[in-house]
Amino acid sequence: MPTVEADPGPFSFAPESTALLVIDMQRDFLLPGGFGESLGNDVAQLRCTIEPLTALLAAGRAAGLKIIHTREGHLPDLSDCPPAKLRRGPMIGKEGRFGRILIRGEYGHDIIDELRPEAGEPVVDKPGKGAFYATDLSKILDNDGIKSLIVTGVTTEVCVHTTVREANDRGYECLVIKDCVGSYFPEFQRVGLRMIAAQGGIFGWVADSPAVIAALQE
Ligand code: TIU
Repeated sequence: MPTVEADPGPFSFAPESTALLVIDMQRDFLLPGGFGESLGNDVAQLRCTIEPLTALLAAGRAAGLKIIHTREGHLPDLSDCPPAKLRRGPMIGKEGRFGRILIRGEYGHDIIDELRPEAGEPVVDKPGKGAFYATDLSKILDNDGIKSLIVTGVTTEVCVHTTVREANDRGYECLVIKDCVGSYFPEFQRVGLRMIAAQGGIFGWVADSPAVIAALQE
């Protein structure tokens, strides 16, 4: 069984029951001039994940891992956006440089070109931060007998954390890839990763992508 050197200890996984989850690598969050940058964030903090994630995706595909992508966003009429979310994110649905912000079907809502999903890879649209809430993710994982998740994407302390915490409660073993998850805030990146692996792996494990790629190629 492939085993990865990880924090707080080795992470072993069976490729046939492991999915590579790519969370919200959307233009709205990652493109210069997009929504994320318009909030005053430094998108370079997220863009550094693109290269390692491209390599990890290629290795995951070659090893036959199930690949699942997610996108955060809402219906054009915003009927699935809680008013409480809209009050603190009034730019949601407004016209931005890449179309209406975080609205399904808009250019900015879609996944960046470098990480475009391949045919047959599920793309899970989610209205919340977590990938389980109001989505079919649990059914998709169950149908394929998935037990372990290799988790990547943005942002570390928001959508990645919310997803990993719930996945942990649902019984999945989660390996978070530190160079393939990104936060606009370096402090949150550092602490967010520490929180995953603390207390003997309270939410899961943390490793870097070269270690996972090496294990997949064994
Ligand atoms: N995908 C995700 O993390 N959504 C966010 O809104 N993240 C922020 O860090 N704002």
